[in-house]
Amino acid sequence: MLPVAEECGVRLVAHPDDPPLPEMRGTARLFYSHTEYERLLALSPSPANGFEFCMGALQEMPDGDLYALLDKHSAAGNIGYIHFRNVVGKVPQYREAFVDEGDIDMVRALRILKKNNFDGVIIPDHTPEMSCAAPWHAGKAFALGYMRGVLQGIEREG
Ligand SMILES: [Mn+2]
Repeated sequence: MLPVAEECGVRLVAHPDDPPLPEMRGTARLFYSHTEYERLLALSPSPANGFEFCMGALQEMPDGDLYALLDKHSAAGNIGYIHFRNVVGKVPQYREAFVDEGDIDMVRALRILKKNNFDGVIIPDHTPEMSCAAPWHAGKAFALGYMRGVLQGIEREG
């Protein structure tokens, strides 16, 4: 598909496996570790080949360092867009978390993206649901507001 995507000016970006397990329901999977995920770009280098960088799924993986991976690939222009999500723990013992309570220092991650002049999209991913009439929307709204607040704070630092 890559040659066609290149010809059309389209970029294909892959989400890592979530949950990041080498096999699930009898089916082998591709991107369950940082090492395997990076192989995607190494095997087929192309401007049309990139990452849909899911911070939560990548943090759940047992290997690697999320900040180093984010720094390397945002600097190299390999990331199309980012799923801004937080978790506590790693496979097989982890849980999804609100953006401000997980293991990832989200402010540090956003500082890395600013340093590298990342100009792709950052969007909230799934979040824990709140106890209210619109639990899914409330979780998303909280993540969006948090993102905007941190970005504005970082921008004002100059
Ligand atoms: Mn995701």
